[in-house]
Amino acid sequence: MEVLLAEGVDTIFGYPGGAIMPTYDALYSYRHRINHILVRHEQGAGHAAQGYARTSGKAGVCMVTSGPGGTNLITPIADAIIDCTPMVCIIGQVKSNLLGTDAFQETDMIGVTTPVCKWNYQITNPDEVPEILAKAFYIAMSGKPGPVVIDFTRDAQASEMTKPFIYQKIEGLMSYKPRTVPKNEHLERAATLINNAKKPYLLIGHGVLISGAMDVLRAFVEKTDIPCASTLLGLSAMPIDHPNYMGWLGMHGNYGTNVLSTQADVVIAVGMRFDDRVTGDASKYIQQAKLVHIEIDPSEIDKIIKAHAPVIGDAKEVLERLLPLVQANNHATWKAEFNKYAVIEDQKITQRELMAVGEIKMAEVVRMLSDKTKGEACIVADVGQHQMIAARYYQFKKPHSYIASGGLGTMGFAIPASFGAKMGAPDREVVAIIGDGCFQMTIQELGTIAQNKLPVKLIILNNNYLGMVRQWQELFYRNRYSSVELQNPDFITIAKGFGIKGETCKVRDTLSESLDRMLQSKEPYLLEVIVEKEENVFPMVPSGASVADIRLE
Ligand SMILES: Cc1ncc(C[n+]2csc(CCOP(=O)(O)OP(=O)(O)O)c2C)c(N)n1
Repeated sequence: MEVLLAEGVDTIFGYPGGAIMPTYDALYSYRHRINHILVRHEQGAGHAAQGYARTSGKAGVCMVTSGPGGTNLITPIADAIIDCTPMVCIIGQVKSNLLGTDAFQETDMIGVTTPVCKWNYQITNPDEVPEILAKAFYIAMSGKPGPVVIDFTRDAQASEMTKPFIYQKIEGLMSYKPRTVPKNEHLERAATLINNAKKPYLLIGHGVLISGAMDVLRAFVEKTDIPCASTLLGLSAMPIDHPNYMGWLGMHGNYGTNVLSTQADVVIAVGMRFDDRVTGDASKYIQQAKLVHIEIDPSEIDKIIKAHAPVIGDAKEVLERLLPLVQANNHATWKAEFNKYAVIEDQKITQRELMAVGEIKMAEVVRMLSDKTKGEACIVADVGQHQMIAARYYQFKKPHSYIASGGLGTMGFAIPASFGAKMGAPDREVVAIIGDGCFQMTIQELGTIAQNKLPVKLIILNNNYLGMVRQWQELFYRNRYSSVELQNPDFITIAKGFGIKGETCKVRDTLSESLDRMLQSKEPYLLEVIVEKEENVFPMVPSGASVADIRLE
């Protein structure tokens, strides 16, 4: 508990049980200084910690018991490693004399978590606690952030330290030295490529948000006049109405941002890893271009796309040093190319989706929400069609405003991540956009929201289908709808049972009032909107195709 306080932790998410009871007993004495949020399932603790980390910039902390408590946390740990979210997971373990005996609730958490966490360690001696936890926070937060796991035997929790308690924050380790400051020769090579480019194109990744490089990125883009686009998790790093911001990339990203990647002569990728949802067929992705790859993790360099000018370092540090080396420029003609595609996309897709005829479309719900919140809310999306529609139609004005499971695509992320995000940024309006399938994956966390009176707003876009899977079955499996239709419960009655108010909107005429009631509520609120059942999300790059083959319908 003293370590948590020394690390500035004021909130933890967790669920008690036998092997972590000594630590929960210690927590009782600290309950006025450390706010413990009792979730309803350990997966909820992990996603809540992720949401908290993503809005607060601090490590999310969770604490659970051994065996099933730990294994229930695996999905968020795997989610956090791939989305670079700092988390410290304290997991109880059986007594050390029982290790390896198949003791009650014994699972080899070191074995199970090793492939999905940044670092793990089993504490069997209480004297190790200060140093190991200091390492845990340092490793979680430094370099490319990620989840760490502390497997804490019950005897180590329950016995006295033999040494005096001294806590020192760790600022560096012999065995792990992330490079944050770039090499000068890397910067110079990058600047030469950028200064000679005719059609430069900048790709904004999650790393920009993680390193807090938004202001310097904007200055860089404005000085060089380079058009830019973001990955899904890079969304909101640039305000959507910035003249150099062209949209987002990848499978359901924008038209021009995908197609014109095939024409750029120099691509500057900042804090991103060329995920296959961005590249489509990677063997055809930006092959004509020279790549400047700015990345804190050297193992990302040349992993998917060969870099001509790799720059290893923290995105903010790199851009600050690169800014004076690049020349002011004017790329008006090149930028105008993007606008041509934007006009086509607007005519073929956006206008149709916002036309307000027939059944309510997901797009119009998101756009109306965007208008009513002036693009300033923090949107937490779950996984599926609604996630893509939220990314497409919310007009982000502020950073850290699109919190979603990007790499793992974990259904059930949004309810717990939304209250974690709210706790990490209590002054922000946090609105979760959730599919009817996803909602039922972590529905029990409504109890956590109600018990803690966390004023998050939840919108279910209910199409009675596992919509994204249905879309693929329609398009690629000749309409053979295999196990995608849901018989849904009465969500509003369920919410009421948890003590959460809500309403269902079935017709367009009442949508605006429903959204107003939800936004005006000082309490948590659930708005279910019945949307068109068989809506498809476009544009779409079919899986495995080149981004140039993006389809508009
Ligand atoms: C845990 C998990 N299981 C399965 C999937 C595969 N999957 C991706 S999207 C999706 C459908 C989501 O349905 P819903 O929540 O109703 O959202 P919609 O696509 O209809 O907007 C499924 C099953 C997944 N991403 N995560």
